[in-house]
Amino acid sequence: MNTDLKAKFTGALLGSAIGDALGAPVEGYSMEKVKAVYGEGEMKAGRYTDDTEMMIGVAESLIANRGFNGADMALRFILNYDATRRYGPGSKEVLGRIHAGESWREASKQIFGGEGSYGNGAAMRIAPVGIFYCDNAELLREIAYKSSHITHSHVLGKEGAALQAYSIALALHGHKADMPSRLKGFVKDVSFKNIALAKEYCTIGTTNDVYKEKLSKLEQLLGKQTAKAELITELGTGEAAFDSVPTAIYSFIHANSFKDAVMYAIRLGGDTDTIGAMTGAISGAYYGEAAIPGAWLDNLEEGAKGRSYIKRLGAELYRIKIQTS
Ligand code: AR6
Ligand code: MG
Repeated sequence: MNTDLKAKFTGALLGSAIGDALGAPVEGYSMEKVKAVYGEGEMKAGRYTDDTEMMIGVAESLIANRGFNGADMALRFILNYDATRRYGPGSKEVLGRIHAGESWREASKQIFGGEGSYGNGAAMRIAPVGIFYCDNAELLREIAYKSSHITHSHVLGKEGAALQAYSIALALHGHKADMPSRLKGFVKDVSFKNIALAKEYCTIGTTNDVYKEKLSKLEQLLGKQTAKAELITELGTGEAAFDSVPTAIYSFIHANSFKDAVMYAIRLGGDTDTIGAMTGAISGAYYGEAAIPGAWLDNLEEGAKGRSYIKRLGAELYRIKIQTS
């Protein structure tokens, strides 16, 4: 552990918030429409959305509890909730149920006909888990699953969050070109070594062939010149975790700087704030806070839980990490 690592901790959280804020004005737009708004030049926006608000809740809870506490994390999601940040319908309903008294273990299982959500809402907020559990893949998966479960009980939503968290951990340790092969190794063993975890925290499904297929495609696409249109068709830019987490991973590996990675991801269109946030988190963990353009940082909203606070959360996670390892 060293000071470079601290900049990677703060870089992951700030990078996530910046990708979210830059993607927010064009959320749901097609690639062509994003181009019409942002052109080829600079991107400028600073108000973050649900992605960052929930990431803040994850970080606050890990810090306060020196690890995972489901009831506490759910409470922090509820206390931080600001409807103007544009939450996904599933997450909104689940948080409403918990607020009304349902258990955090049960509420997420009630939506989408009892299937639970496979949206990317668990992956978009996972950066604190990726950095805090960066040196233990099994524990990282366990905490990714448990923290996802508060709103996303579908195994594909959880595995997407675990994959995103592990990508952040790999980036933190300097892995880029070999990231796809390492990720394939990670998803390979999921079905399911930890049966107790699977039983308690998964509503349906025990396989993750979807992610295996997407990671194979990702490798193929990285190995050749790939047009954005083909990438969008093959990996996706939607709100499902499996249609967006691999796209963020691709954006990070394909680009050679924090800035290029985030701009590439957002220019694809679709769920731009979340794919921007996930790309920003991986890229921030790899390049560190200093690689984030100053103008983007300056633009990121300030205030009670703005950029200074987010940076402090990263620094605090780092402090606890070095104390406990
Ligand atoms: N069956 C069918 N559709 C589903 C299912 C399912 N089991 N699970 C998810 N979907 P949600 P999020 C679809 O609502 O993941 C915000 O803007 C369904 O269309 O749980 O918290 C964030 O910033 C559902 O509405 O939200 C993200 O960009 C959608 O996936 C985005 O929304 C998202 O799942 C997702 O946030
Ligand atoms: Mg959002």
